[in-house]
Amino acid sequence: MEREIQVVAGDFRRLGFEIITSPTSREQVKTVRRKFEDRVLAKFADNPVRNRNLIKLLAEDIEVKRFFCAPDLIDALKDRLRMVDPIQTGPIVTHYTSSNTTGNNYGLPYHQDWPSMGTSSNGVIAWTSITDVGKQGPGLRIVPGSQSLGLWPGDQTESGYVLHQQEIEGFLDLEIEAGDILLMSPFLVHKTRTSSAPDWKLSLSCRFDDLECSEWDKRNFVSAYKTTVDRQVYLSGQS
Ligand SMILES: O=C(O)CCC(=O)C(=O)O
Repeated sequence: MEREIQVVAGDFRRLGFEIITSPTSREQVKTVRRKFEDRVLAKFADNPVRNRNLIKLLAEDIEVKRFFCAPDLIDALKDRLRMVDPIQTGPIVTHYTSSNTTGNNYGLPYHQDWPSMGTSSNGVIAWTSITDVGKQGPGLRIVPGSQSLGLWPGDQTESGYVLHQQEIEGFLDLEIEAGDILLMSPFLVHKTRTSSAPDWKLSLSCRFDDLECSEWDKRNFVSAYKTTVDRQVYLSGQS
């Protein structure tokens, strides 16, 4: 059967990233965006905490889960990136970037994902956005080829492994159509590009690891991700 996946930009082995697309992935994300606008945005109130809680719930949406389980995506991980048995590690993560009070102009500085994963040595991050991302407005900035230097000097912080160097030449502001998928090496240096423009961006990402990675096997399949339950949240009456 002919594969629908096409490579739009990048070269995973050489540059540490590749952008792939398929008509199915764009259609799926249109559905997700409609849901976000009709069901999630409609519930927004003048309360950034409530709004952020709602945004986080989009990651649990069945259509979002389907997106990251799509056969085309899994085939691309196997055929293009030579993962033998891709499994999802960690939750689907949302990043909402906007200059309003909910987004609060928050964005991740230059960081690498590897220290926050610590899993198989051929792991991959699959990232998409429900809005088109361009060179203006909120977006994603990457440093192509930065993965080849391994781990850059940095500090592990609450929001990730943040690099000491925050001014880096040779960056690329990605242009990605909603639903296209960026496949990133966990060592690729990247950051959120914030903007004071009124536009917003909502990205979704999912980590994949390879159950057949022998190096991970030797490390007994450790993972930085844990399942935790906040047993106080209801009893403490938080709202
Ligand atoms: O989407 C974004 O703004 C940042 C995403 C990111 O840095 C990550 O998932 O590691």
